[in-house]
Amino acid sequence: MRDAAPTTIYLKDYTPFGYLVDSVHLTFDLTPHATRVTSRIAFRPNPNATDRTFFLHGEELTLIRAAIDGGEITPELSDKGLTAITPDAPFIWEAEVEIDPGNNTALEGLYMSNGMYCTQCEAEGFRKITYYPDRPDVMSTFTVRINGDLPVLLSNGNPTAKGEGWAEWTDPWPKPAYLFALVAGDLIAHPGQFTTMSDREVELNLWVRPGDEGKCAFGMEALKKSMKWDEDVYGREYDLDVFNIVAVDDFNMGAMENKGLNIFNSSAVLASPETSTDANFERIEAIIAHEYFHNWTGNRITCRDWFQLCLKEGLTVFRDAQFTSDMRSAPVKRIHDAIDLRSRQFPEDNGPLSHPVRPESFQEINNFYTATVYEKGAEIIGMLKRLVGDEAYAKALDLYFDRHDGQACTIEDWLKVFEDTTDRDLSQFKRWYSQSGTPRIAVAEAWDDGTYTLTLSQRTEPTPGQDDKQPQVIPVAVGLLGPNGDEVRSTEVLELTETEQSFQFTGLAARPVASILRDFSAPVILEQDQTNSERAFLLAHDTDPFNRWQAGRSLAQDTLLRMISDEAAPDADYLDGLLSVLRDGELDPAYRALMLGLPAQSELAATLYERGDTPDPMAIWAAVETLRQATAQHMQDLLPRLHGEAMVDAPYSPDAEQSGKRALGSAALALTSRLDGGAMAADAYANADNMTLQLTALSCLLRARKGEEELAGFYDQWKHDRLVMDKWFGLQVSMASPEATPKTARALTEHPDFNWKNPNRFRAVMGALAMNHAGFHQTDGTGYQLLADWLIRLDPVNPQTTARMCAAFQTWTRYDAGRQDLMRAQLTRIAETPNLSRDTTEMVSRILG
Ligand code: 0A1
Ligand code: ZN
Repeated sequence: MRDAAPTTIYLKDYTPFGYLVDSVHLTFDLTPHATRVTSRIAFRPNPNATDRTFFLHGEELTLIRAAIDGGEITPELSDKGLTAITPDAPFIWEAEVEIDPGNNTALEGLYMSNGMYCTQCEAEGFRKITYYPDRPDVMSTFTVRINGDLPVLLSNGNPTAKGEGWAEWTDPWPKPAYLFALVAGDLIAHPGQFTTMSDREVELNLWVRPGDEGKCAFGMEALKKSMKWDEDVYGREYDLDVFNIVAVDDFNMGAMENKGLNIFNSSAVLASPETSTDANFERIEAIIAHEYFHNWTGNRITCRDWFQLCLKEGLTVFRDAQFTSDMRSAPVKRIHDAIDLRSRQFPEDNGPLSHPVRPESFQEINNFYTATVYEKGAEIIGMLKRLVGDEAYAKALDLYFDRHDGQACTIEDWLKVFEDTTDRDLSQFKRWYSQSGTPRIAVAEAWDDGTYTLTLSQRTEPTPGQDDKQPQVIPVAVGLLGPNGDEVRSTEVLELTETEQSFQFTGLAARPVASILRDFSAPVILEQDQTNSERAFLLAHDTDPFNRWQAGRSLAQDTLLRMISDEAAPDADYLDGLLSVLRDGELDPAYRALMLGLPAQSELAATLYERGDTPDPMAIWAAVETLRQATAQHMQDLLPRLHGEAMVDAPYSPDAEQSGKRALGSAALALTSRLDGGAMAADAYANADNMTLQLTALSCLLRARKGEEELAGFYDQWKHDRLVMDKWFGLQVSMASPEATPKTARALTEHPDFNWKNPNRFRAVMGALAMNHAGFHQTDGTGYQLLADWLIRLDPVNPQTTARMCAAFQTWTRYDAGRQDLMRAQLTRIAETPNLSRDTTEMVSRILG
């Protein structure tokens, strides 16, 4: 291993840097293998710091020259950076370094993608560009001169000068180095324009590679909508003359909010009806909004240190979710978010990788860009808003922006604005940030002469490093329905703060049915002994759309668990309830499509494990197949009507209404394919005029073990388009039968287009393998072995993506001894690989526990 004893960094050890930075001037002389970076930085002693060690981060740099106040110096170098002796007064630091972007496959720092230069500096990539105090609490203005023989030269801020082969950019807003960006290449602009609320004109550009011009219009519109929404809802105005977005093909994550120059994974911005699905469009709209919203929550107000990552990410995810709810359907968005949280965040929170939303230590910060920090972080904001109310939330945010603009802040600063505006004591609420694990709420009910008593008790299982859990503040939204289905108590938010607490509802004429945790008011697991007839009642009558959906989901889960454990037949309450909801033409098609969903197989495995059973992935898969088949048969007569309702006569638009109809149509097609062997899907494939329909039809065919010809045709049609080819790779693995999954994945890794150094392509195959629950967990261990082989191969090339994908093994202790042995062996093999990266070493050792 590279580090015999990797260093752990602790939140409690935070100290400010000994110097402040007043200005940064950078000059880049771009060449693929010997780019020169010259820096001129004005430092002065930080009056609020005691430690004056002058340490600048720097990794993989060749130092050519360094000077202080014009006098050349010889700093002490290590593989982490340099130290130097400085005057006890303001001084100018100058350095010249050489870097090799052409060989930077890790995609951190300055690297090349298809002949284009681009950067990724969050979290600690700037230190691979030049020597610098690469920490978010060091903020400065930047002036950047780029010399390079390329038509487009971009950096942060406003363009201030340019000539043949050079350009200069000035960013007047002080920022930490992680928000630095540079792009240079042969790019084409899709232009746009926005007039801000105070009538300033902003030039917008979406920069793409030649050939991608036709995929820009949607992203540009999403950007304008985001800019307008942030003004309308949060009063936040954009603050530069230009806003640039660049699409790059090689990118580890979705996108990056660099000040004035957002860099996007091309999959997170490029879209056209022919090449993108409705889900792609929705994701793109949300990511563009997310990155744009960071301009205030992240850039103008940033994080003091990386432990505070949730300060910008939780809030920005919450803001992008609000935006999506406003642009589309709020209930549908909430259901999507709950599904996502349960499938991605709950396994993390309840397994070996569990960590608080604000972690207290890390070895590699890149490993903490997690569903917990992002999505649970956003849920915390949602709970806070629910507890204090909309008005108080708005007031607190105004104060946050006023008080902290231009600062690098902490969770304490964030909570303080709420305490100051509401007079609430948030010390107990703060446990959401420090306590890991998903709280479980048990429900007990009593009825006595007109009084309904609801007793809620909370507990959180121990998680790594945290054996004892304290009660948290949990907002539980509850409504009551009378026996005829009418709502007799509208939604009320109960504040659960004790380990056990009772709430009484008096003056009721009859025993009500409670609808608990409406709108998924907290990221918790509800343990409620509901009967199936109560669930069916809520499925028919609940006025809260989330809980109505949840009632159907609970019925589905209950029948699946009984099918798995007791070989029970599919439950009639579920099938009948589903049928009547699907028949209800008044209900939003998108919502009805969601009703047809089933819990993920991995989620069923988690539930079985939690109740003391050992999950058998093949038995889970078989139960889901049987239930699907039974659903298709039960709905046979309704399916043609659903197809009819899903028809869209207008030209394609990815809006909520049309995409909701297509979602319902797709769900109906999938069920129909189970009855007609794929005949209708073959027809749908032949007639598809957009990617949503084409891909749906193809997946129905593959699921029916047909579609060989269509798959080949799809390849021929789209082989020139990288993003569509990612779908082609991924679909084959996700639609493969369990037995064929590892083989299918392996064969695809031998395909000439399997460009494994591209993170999107790698994830298309290996991500789909890990997500195909029964396929990945084949008893012969071939799924585990294939993934481990490729992780070992990718690690020296791209540690960040490798480390993230190790999470596929995080649930390994849930399964039987045979599977555990096989997974442990692969994890150990990865851990013992010579020179394993710090990223992957940390992940594997945490997973092994
Ligand atoms: N801040 C970005 C996500 C991001 C994080 C790290 C990256 O590279 C290591 C790249 C992007 C966001 O929240 O969108
Ligand atoms: Zn973000």
